[in-house]
Amino acid sequence: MGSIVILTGAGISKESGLDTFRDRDGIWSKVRMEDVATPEGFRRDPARVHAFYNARRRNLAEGGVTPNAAHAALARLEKDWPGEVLLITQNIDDLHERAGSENLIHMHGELLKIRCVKCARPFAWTADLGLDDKCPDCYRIGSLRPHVVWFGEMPLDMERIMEALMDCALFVSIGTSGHVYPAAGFVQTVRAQGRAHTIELNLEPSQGTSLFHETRLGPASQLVPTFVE
Ligand code: BJW
Repeated sequence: MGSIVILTGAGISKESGLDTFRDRDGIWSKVRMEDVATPEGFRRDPARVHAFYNARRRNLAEGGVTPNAAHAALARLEKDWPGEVLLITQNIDDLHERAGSENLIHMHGELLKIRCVKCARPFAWTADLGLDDKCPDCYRIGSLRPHVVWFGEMPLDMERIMEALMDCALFVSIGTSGHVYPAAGFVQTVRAQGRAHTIELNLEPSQGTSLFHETRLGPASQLVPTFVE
C-alpha cells in the first residue's frame, strides 16, 4: 500500500480559533514579520518577540482552542490507512497531536517548546518566557528562545521530509497559501518523482494551485473529513 504525505498550514487551525498569517485579518496584518519572525528581529528586541510568542502560547493553552473536525479526520486516517501516513505541519500549535496524530513532523517548530541558543536542546515550556529565564541544562540566563523556525533558518527534519516526498503515492496539501518555502515547493518535488497524485484542499486557490492534479475549495472542517471517508 502506497504511503500518503500530508502538508498542513494555518488554514487547518483557523476554525479552531487560531489566526492564519496572510489572510486579511491574519497575524501579519497586526505585527511585522521582520520584527517577530526573524533572527534579526529577536536580536534587536527579544522582549517584543517573547511577548508575541507568550501571547500565542497563552491563547493556545487557555483560550479554549481545541482540534476541529479536520484535525480529527487526519488522525483517523493515520490509524485506518494500511500504509504509512506522514503528517508534516507548518503549524506550531499542538492541535494535530491533541487530535491523536502520531506520525507528525513540526517543520516550523513548536509553540509549547523552548530551546537554549547555546545548548540547542528543546524543552517543554508552558509558562511565559522572559529575558531572565535560565536554561535548565547549562543554567545560562537569557539564552532561551522559542523553538520555532524563523525566516532565514533551516526548517526541521528536512532529510526525512524529502525522503517521504520522493517515495509517496499521494500528496495532500491542506490550508496553506503556498507563499513560504521550502514547504511551498513540496508539490514540485512530488511532481518531479512522477508517480504520486497531488491534491490541494484550501479555502481559496493558493500560490501553487496550478501545480496540483486536483484542487478542492472550502473550509477544512468540511473538506478534510469528506476526503478521508
Ligand atoms: C483555510 C481556512 C479554512 C483559511 N480551511 N483553508 C525567495 C524565493 C524563495 C524562497 C525565499 C525567497 N526569499 C526568502 C526565501 C526563503 C523564505 C521564504 O519562503 N520567504 C517567502 C516569504 C518568499 N523561507 C525561509 O526562510 C525558510 N527557511 C529556508 O528557506 O531555509 C533555507 C533552506 C534551504 C534549502 C532547503 C530548505 C531550507 C523558513 C521559513 C520559516 C517560516 N516561519 C513562519 C513563522 C514561524 C512560526 C510561527 O510563528 O507561527 O511560519 S512564517 C509563517 O508562514 C509560519 C507558517 O508556518 C508559514 C506558512 O504560512 P501558512 O500556513 O501557509 O499560512 P497563510 O496564512 O499564509 O495561509 C493560510 C491559508 O489557509 C490561506 O491560503 C487561506 O485561504 C487558507 N484558509 N481559512 C481551509 N477554514
